[in-house]
Amino acid sequence: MAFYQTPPTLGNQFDDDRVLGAYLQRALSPDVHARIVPELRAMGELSGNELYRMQIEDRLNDPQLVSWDAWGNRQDRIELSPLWKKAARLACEQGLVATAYEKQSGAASRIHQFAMVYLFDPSSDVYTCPLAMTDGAAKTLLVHRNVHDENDFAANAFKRLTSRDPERAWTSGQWMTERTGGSDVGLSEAVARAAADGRYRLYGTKWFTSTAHAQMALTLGRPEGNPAGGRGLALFYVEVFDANGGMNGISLNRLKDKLGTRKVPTAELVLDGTLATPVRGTSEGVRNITPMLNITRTWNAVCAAAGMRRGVALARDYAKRRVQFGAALSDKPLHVDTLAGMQAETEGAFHLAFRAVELLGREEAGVMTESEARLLRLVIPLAKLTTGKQAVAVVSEVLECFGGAGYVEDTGIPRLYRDVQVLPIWEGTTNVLSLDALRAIQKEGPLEELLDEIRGLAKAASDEALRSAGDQAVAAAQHAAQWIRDTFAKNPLGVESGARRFALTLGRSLELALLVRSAAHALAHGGDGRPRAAALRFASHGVDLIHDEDPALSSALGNDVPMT
Ligand code: MFK
Repeated sequence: MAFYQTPPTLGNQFDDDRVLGAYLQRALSPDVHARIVPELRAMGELSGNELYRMQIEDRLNDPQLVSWDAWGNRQDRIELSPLWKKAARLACEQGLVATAYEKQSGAASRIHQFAMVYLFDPSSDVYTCPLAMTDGAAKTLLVHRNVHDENDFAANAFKRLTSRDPERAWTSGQWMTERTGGSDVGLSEAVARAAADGRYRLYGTKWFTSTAHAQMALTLGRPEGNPAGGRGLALFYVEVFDANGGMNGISLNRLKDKLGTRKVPTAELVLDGTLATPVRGTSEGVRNITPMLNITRTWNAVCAAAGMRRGVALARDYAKRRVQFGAALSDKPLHVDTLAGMQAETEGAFHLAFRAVELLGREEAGVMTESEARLLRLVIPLAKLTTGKQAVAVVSEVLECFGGAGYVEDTGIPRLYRDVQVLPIWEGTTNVLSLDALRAIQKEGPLEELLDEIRGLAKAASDEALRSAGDQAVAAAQHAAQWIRDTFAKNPLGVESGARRFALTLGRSLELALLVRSAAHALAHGGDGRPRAAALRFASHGVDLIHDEDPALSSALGNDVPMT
């Protein structure tokens, strides 16, 4: 009989996730844990079975832009893929955004929410993109407006963004990127002209608007007469549809033909007299939209960890099924060693992402200390930039674990790879986030808090090997701190050129310290040695990327120009 390889399968993605399970046991009080586990288990079941199957079947269904009807009327309607329609309903009913605002789990509400997100994301074809922006918009309105006052224009939007009723719920877009301003948002050209009753009309092009089907958006425009740069922009609230269901001066030119996130309808939009309401004043738009950025960047980190976890789960299952050179791959020491390296990186990313989540939850519950607030400001960019790079590296290995099959579209593995490739790009590239980490350190000074955090975590080490891993984390973070102090003093240009290596060193040091703490905890509570193995393996990958590099050498090499 001819041979046919059995494909990988997934089980319940909550029950099968040792790292998530142990983390929740440690991080949650027993009553919160008992209350939310049934929900998580149900989501794990959907994610590993029905949604995963649908995702494979839905592979070729990209969203469609319907520009015109048969009679020549402009439509600008987006038809979503079947999985996205299901995901939208499910996400709303399961409260993937609402949970954070209902706060039933107190300071642990963000952990509760993001545990659900982490399970849902890899089977949702990146429906987490609109959810992240919806969460970011709700948070931004909550920060800047009185959303509980029915007379405030934001009250209705906030209710809908955080609703569990699919008939009432809205999602939000985040229209920031223009042809001029990708990372440098201050270059935005959209003009805001004062209209009646304090509102404005927006004119311009938004060039890369994920989730163009949303009912509302937060966007930036420059009120006429304002100066250039980010300070001259204002943050606006826009409803996409007018009172008659027509478009609010918005037309969709086309959807982007992207490498990945193909189910996300990302459009080029033209705003031509779009009625918009200032969210807070008529300037400082970049500063005012940062609550949104900090939420979406946290989603990014959690989804990076989730994508890695999905890839490793598939690769590990496949290793049991695939026989080569006389044995299953799972019995081949070299293959198993490769899987171990991927698992260690995945665990590090998980703990860093959820450290950001914990801090965010404490901030929102009003129980955060000042020093934790400074730490949070730094941990968010570190988590976003570190986990984004890890996700691409790990999922690239996942492809290779499948050999040629991993390179074939209908296995579903290339989709996973393409989808994680966006994580270091959107919501700020690795370099932009590295500069954001520098900005946070210069402005708010959270470096000491980070060093204290890493030292405190490393102290939990309970045997010699773990102590050595903890010492490695502390030494790398201290080296990075010393490097930045010295370099600021002698060569500010060198700070910028070393910013990525500096930020990744801090991110990886924190991951290692978190792994050491979780390993020690596991050994003390039941004796599971796998977290210890993860910490030691992660340590062997290295965390200190700082070396004293003369910026002139980088410039000669990077630009390939002759040196004298
Ligand atoms: C699965 C997960 C899904 C996630 C959804 C993804 C959907 C995709 C949608 C997108 O990708 S939308 C596009 C996202 N674009 C970006 O993230 C832009 C990247 N660029 C930056 O982040 C730049 O650093 C930034 C535009 C913020 C810099 O702009 P400027 O004009 O040079 O501003 P400046 O002067 O650095 O900062 C202005 C103020 O904001 C300063 O405060 P002050 O006015 O008080 O001095 C900054 O300190 C403050 N600020 C900047 N970033 C901050 C922040 N405050 C808190 N947190 C931050 N992150």
